[in-house]
Amino acid sequence: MSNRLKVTPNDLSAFWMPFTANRQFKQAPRMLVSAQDMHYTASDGRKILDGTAGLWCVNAGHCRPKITEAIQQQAAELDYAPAFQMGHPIVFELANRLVDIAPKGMDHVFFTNSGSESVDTALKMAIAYHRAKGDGSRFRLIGRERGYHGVNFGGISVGGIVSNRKMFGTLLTGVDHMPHTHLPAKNAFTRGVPEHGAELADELERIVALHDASTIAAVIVEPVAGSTGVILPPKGYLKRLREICDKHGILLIFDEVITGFGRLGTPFAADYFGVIPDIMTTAKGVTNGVIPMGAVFVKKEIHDAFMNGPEHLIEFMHGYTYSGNPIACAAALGTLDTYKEEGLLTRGEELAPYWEDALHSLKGEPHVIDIRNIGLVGAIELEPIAGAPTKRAFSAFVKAFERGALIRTTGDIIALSPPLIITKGQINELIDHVREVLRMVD
Ligand code: PXG
Repeated sequence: MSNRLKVTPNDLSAFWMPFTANRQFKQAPRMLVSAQDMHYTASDGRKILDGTAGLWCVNAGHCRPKITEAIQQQAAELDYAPAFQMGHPIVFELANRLVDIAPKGMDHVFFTNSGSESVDTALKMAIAYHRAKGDGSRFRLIGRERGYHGVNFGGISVGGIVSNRKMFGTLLTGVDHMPHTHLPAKNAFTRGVPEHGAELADELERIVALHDASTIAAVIVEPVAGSTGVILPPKGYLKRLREICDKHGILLIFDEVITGFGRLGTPFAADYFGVIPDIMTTAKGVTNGVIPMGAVFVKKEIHDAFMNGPEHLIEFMHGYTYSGNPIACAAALGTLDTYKEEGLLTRGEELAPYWEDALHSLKGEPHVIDIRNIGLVGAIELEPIAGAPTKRAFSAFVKAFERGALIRTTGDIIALSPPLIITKGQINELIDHVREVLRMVD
C-alpha cells in the first residue's frame, strides 16, 4: 500500500474542486491522507479531530473494520450487477434491514447514489404518485427559504439558498416557498428546540389558498436544516405542517439526508419529533459516507399506488445505473451492523445534554451572537465582519484546522456534527479548539 503521508501532488490544477474556493485552496492546500475513528491525519502528519463527521456522514467514525471488510469481500465476490430488470440478493436484504429501523409505515426503499438524487427521486415520486391515482393536476412542489436539498435542478428549485440558485436560470416551474424558521430576535441561545415560531407553519395555508390544494403535490422540508447553518423547527411546527398537508391531500417529504441515522439521538428525525412524513430522503449515514449511496423511504400507500397497471410494465420510469450497487449495499450492511452493535443510532440521546452544556459554554466568547443545538448537532453563529460576510467564520475554520480540529462553516455560522462515537473528553477538546479560535480571530 502506498504511503501518501508527506507526499504532496505537484500540480493541483486539473481537479476542479466542488463547493470550494479553488484558487485560494490551491495556494494553501489542506490535505487529509488517512483517518481512524475520531481523527483524520493531515499530510504533514498532524492528527485532526473530526468535528463534522466528514460532511455530516461518517456517523460511526472512520475506517471501521466491519465496513471495510464488507466492502473488500463484496468487491471480490460480485462487483456490479445490472440494476434494471435484474437483482442481486444483498440489495433486497439491505432494503429489509432499512425498513426494520425506519419510522412505522415506511415500508419501501428506492436506492440512489447521493442526497441530491434522493431528493429529485422523491419529488418525481410525489408528482407521479398523484398522477397514478388519477390526480395529475397536482404538480406543484413547495419548499422553504434557506432549505438545502442538494444541487440537482429539482433540489435547487425547492431549495432556498440564494447562492445555490441564482446562477442557474429558471429552474423548475410550479414551485413556491414557505418562510424559514430562523428567528434570532426571539430564539437566540435557546437550548434545543425553540419555543417561538410554530405559527410559521400556517404560511403553508396561505400558499394553499393562493395556488389551491388541487395543484399541490408535495411539501419538502429538512426537519432540522443543516447546510444553511442549523435551523431548528420551533416546538409544534412539524406537527402543524403534517396536519395541514393531511387536510389538503398534500404529501409531506422530510429530507433526512443529515438527520437520518442517529444524528439527533434517534434513528431518524421523524422519530425525534414524532411526525411521520410520506416520503423520507436519506444518503450520507446510510453507508457511513464510505461509498456513495442514497435511500428514499416511502409509505406503503404511495408505493402501492404505482402497482396497479399491467404487470409487465415498468411502474416508475426512474432509476440509476448504480441504484443498489452491490458494494454500496455491502458498505451499508456493514454500517448498519456497526450502528447496531455500538448502539449508535441512539447514542446521541445520551450525549446530547453534555454536548449542549459544552456548546453553550461558548456564550460570551468573542463574536458569538447565537448558539443552537439538537442531538449531536451544534451551531455557533458569529457576528459577520462588516462588509465581509463569511470571512470571520472561514478564518476560524482555517485556524481550527491548524490547531487540529475539523469544523465546518456556512456563512458566518460554525456547524458541528461529530461522529456519534465521540467521547466526552473529545467533546471538551473540540469545544476548547473552537473557544481558542474565537479568541484568536479578528
Ligand atoms: N439534502 C440535505 C438536507 C443535505 O444536507 C443533500 C440533500 C445533498 O446530498 P449530496 O449527497 O447530494 O451532497 C444534503 C447535503 C454542510 C454540507 O457542510 C451539507 C451537505 C453536503 C455538503 C456539505 O452543511 N448536505
